[in-house]
Amino acid sequence: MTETTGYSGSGFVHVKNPHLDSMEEDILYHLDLGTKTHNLPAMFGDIKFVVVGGSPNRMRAFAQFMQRELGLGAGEELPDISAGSDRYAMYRAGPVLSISHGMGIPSISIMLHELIKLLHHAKCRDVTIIRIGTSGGLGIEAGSVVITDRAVDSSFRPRFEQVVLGDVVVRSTELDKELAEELLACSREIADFPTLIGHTMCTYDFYEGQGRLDGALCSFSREKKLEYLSRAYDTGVRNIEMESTAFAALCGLCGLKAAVVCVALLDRLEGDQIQASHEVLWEYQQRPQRLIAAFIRKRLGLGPAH
Ligand code: R2B
Ligand code: URA
Repeated sequence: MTETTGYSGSGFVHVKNPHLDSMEEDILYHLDLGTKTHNLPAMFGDIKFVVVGGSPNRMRAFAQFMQRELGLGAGEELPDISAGSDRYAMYRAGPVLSISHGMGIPSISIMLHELIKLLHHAKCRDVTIIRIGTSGGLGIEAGSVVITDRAVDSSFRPRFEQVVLGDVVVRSTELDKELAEELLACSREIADFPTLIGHTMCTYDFYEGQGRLDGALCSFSREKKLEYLSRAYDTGVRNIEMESTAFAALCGLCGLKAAVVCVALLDRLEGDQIQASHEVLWEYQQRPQRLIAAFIRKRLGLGPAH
């Protein structure tokens, strides 16, 4: 069974679940929010940008950065809205919601189910959602930022397979092309780092699943690894990470305009271990944040940052 995207033009987020209407309350357990305990339209109804990324600290830093970029009470401590759950962290800065999703498809999936219901219950409109993250580059310089035009699985197919009641449901991983181009144009204005558009391969594992030779298990040769990664490169893959297919599928089906922007921490054609210093890695991780801040400022008509 194949499901396709759900963008309808109304601007609302679509939840595609008839059971939700008959529930007296919807508890968003992992976000520590609920439709009875919280006034979700009042708390979140004006959110226009949702930015998600793996690490809770990085997403707090991003929210603080956005607070400064939008001129909103710089320096004030931002509360973690989901602190009570101890699973994900959520911060808001004006119309921007910044949320962590952990590592891998199961973790981002749980967060996205609840986030999409949150945006629905809050009656948010015209929301743009962006995943910012880290990745392994393929044939590109470390520190380059890749804007994904197509999320593919480890067989280079633009699809996400979800097992539902024991059956495999295939979902499209299409992302918003205009948004990717808009982000690339933004990067041309601000970036002092290489930025490109390319396919992103999403895997279920960091080690064997990404063809690494340095995990606790490895049953293939260096030649086989390079043959696989070269094949990926030849199909247009420029970076590898662990969430993009599920992110693209869920956001697409629920009518959210979505993009994936990841910095490459290394070139996987050259090695497996991440050897850059903490300082260098920290600066790399700021690159997607700076690009998204510039994009949001532009969308809000604020002009370039000073
Ligand atoms: C990128 O980095 C993490 C693994 O180190 C994973 O969440 C991903 O997609
Ligand atoms: N994240 C990944 O998933 N892979 C890498 O190589 C680096 C970061």
